[in-house]
Amino acid sequence: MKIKQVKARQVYDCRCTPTVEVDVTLDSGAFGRAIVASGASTGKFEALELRDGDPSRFRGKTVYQAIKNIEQEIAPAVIGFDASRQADLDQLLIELDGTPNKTRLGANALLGVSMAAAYAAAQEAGVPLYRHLGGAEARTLPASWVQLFNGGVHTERSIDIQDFSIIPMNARNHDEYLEIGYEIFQTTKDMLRELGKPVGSGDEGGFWPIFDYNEEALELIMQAIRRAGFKPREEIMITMDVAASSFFADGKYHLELEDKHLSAQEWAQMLESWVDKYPIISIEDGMAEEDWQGWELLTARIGDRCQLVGDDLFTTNVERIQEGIRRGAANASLIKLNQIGTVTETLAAVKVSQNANYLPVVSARSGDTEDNTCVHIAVATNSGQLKPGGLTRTCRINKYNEVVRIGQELGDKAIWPIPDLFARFLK
Ligand code: 2PG
Ligand code: MG
Repeated sequence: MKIKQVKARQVYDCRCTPTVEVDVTLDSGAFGRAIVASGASTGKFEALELRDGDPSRFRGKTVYQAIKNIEQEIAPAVIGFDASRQADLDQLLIELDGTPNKTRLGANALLGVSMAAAYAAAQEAGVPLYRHLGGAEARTLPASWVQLFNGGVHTERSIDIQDFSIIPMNARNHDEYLEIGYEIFQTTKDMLRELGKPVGSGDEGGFWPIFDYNEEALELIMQAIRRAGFKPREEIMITMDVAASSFFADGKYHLELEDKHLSAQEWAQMLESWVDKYPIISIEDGMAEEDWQGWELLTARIGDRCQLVGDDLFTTNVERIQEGIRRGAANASLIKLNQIGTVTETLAAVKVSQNANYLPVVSARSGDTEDNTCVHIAVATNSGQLKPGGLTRTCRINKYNEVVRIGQELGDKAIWPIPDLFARFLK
C-alpha cells in the first residue's frame, strides 16, 4: 500500500472560503481524496489552520502556503510510506511539522494528507472508510442533531446562542428519524412565515432567527414540535450549542439580546432553569473555553440529567479531554477532525472520551463541503451522534445521505443508537 503520489489544490467550502483538497494515489492505483472543513466559531485551543493572510486575496483566506507545504515537504516525506499504517503515517506528519499546534506546516495541510491517505488505504482494502478505520465492530449509525436555528457567529449574532437542534427520540431507524426531523423543520418554517419572520438559513442550514430574546427560540421549537404532531420530551428532545466562549469577557457571560451580564453562577442558573422548563437533553459549550470553574459548576448542577458537550473546551485534544475528566467538567466531547489535525489523533480523542464514559459527538464544521469523513468517523467509532447541521444546503444533506448509504451497506447489522444512548440522562 505504498503512497505513490500526493496532489494538493485549493478548493472552496460552503462559504466559498478557500480550503485544502488532497489526492493520494498508491502504487496499486488505489486513490483517496479528502477536503478539509473549516470553522467560524473556532476554539482558542484548536490546531492552526494555516491561511496566507494577504487581505487582497479572498480576504486573507487563501491556503496556498498550506498547498505548497504539502507539495514540497509533506509529499516527499510520505511517498513510499505504507498508507495502511495510519497511526505511523500520522506520527510522521506530526514529527515533520514539529510544533505542538501544527503551526509550521498547518493542521489543514496535515489533515488533508492524513484523510486522503486513509481513503486510499480503504479503497485498496476494498472497504468503506468507516470499516477501514473501525473494523467489523463499526456499525452504529449516528443520530444527527437536526438543527432548527442557527445563531451566534453563524448568523451575524442575530441571537447569542449559536444553535438549537432536535433529536427525535423514538425513531426506529435513520429514515424515520429524518422524516420526523423534516416534518418539524418544515413546521418551524411555516410558523416563522406566519409570524412574518425571515425563513432564510444561517451557515449551518438552520433558520436565521430574528428574535427578541434567546429563549424565544426554545418557545418556538416547543410549538413547532407540538404542531407537527409530536410530544416534546416523550418523543423529541432539544440540543443547544451555546458557544459561550463567544460572549464571555472579563469573567462574565454577556447576553446581548437580554442585555444581561451574568457571572458563571448566574449563567449556570439560567441554563438550569431552561433544562427544568424545556426538554433539553444536550448543551454544548455552556461555559467558555477557559472557564474551567464554570464548567465544573455547570456539570455538578445538571450533568446527571443533561449531556454537556465540550467543543471549544476540548478541541478534540486528548490532553484537554483528560483535564476535563480529571476535573469533572462536561460529560461529552465534540469531535472535529480539523481541530486536531490528523485522523489518528481524532480517533484517540474519541477513545479517551469513551473510556471515561464521555459521549463523543462527531461534528461537521460551519464551513463544510462535499467531504463526508466526519460521518465515517462517527460510524468507525460507534459514537452514536453526529452534528451535521440543518435540513438545507448540500454540505449538510450530504452527511445525512452518507448515513443512508452506510445504513444500507450494513443492512441488519446496523445498530441504531437511540434512545438507549441517553438512558443515563433520562432516569
Ligand atoms: C461548533 C461548530 C459547528 P464552527 O461550534 O460546534 O457547529 O461551528 O464550525 O463554526 O466552529
Ligand atoms: Mg460548538
